[in-house]
Amino acid sequence: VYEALDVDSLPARLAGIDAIAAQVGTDPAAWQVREVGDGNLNLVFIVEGPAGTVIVKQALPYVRLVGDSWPLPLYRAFYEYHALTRQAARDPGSVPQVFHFDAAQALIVMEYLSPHVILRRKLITGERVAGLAGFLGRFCARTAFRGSELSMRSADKKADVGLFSGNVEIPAITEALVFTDPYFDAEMNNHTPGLDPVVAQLRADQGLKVRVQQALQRFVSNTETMVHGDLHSGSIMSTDSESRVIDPEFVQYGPMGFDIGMLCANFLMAYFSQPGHRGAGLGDYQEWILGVIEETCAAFEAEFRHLWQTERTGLLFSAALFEDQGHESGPACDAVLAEIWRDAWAVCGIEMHRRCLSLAHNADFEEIADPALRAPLEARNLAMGAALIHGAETLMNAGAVCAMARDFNGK
Ligand code: SR1
Ligand code: MG
Repeated sequence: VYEALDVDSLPARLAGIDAIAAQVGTDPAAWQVREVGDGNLNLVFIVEGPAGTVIVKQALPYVRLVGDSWPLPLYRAFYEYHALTRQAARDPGSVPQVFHFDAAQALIVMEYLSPHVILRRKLITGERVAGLAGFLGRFCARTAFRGSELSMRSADKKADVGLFSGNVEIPAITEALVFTDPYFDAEMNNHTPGLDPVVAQLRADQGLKVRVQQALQRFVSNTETMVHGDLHSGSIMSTDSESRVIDPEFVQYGPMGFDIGMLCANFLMAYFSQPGHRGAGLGDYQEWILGVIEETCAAFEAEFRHLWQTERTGLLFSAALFEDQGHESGPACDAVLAEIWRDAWAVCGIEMHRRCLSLAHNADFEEIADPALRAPLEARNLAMGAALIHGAETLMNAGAVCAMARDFNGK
């Protein structure tokens, strides 16, 4: 029977599990436990023993951010576990190692990353991370490509889509909070005072709402790869030179551009929020963030083209159909990438909207205490989000997106 852990009960509850004892030590009386979860959904414990340290993540049967008035299935831990195993296979070394999984208790015991911290904290405090863009671009490309029928056998892909299709309530959060609520006066919405005219303008833009619904249609019906589903800067942990992706509980099969689009949105929000956090060095640091966006997208493209040439072993775009090109990354790969970027830039704009308008804002803006300082920065972010949604079909180039960000930042 499921029971939520707490710092006092955890050692006795997890004592005797060999995979945990092997990491922290066999005597649970010597374990030190801290609860450190600061996300919206789960309990997260650091368990430190004489032999080492692990993370114990346990799902709660409700949304932590809201309370037990919003129940949420425990089965999300099952999907997170399976997502972690697939990400580890598709991009080795990119995610924490899993030591133990207990479906009934909805808990995953995994590698403690140290001295990593949540990337969003680094972006707020103005720290740089070497190698970040290459790592993230390759992660997005490898998981997108290797989770699709460009690489997978059709039967294996169908089986995996079937497995993950049992995850209903978690994607429903994204369908509501990300794609729908920002565009009407939904119950859980909130926004900074001073933004009313900007918000009214967005909600009156019928063309924008059509494009957002088209993006939602692709999100719910296009199962082309296994996406992380919540790849924001709070789902990345970094040192000053090494990064990992965590927290794939929003996993589902969806469009290949979804993760990189959401990721770029979170870098853009870090960019627009910077004037609320620092004085000296502002311009340099903002340019560093734009550089990360451009390099992430370049690394994505380079890796995707490389995989196209070397690992196109699945049903789609078989070499037999493209004999004249062999395994070259030519016009066929260009066409697939064009669709990816169209989806990505639309999702990017939508994510920029939802983090200022619906439930679950991000710390980049929320930690700017003065609403009079925060509102104009959020307004730039909202305006650029709309421009991305409107321009997604023609805007395929990260350089153009960064130039657009500089323009909006000056307004
Ligand atoms: C109710 S959950 C709110 C948000 O937290 C998660 O991290 C996802 O981003 C979700 O949209
Ligand atoms: Mg999360």
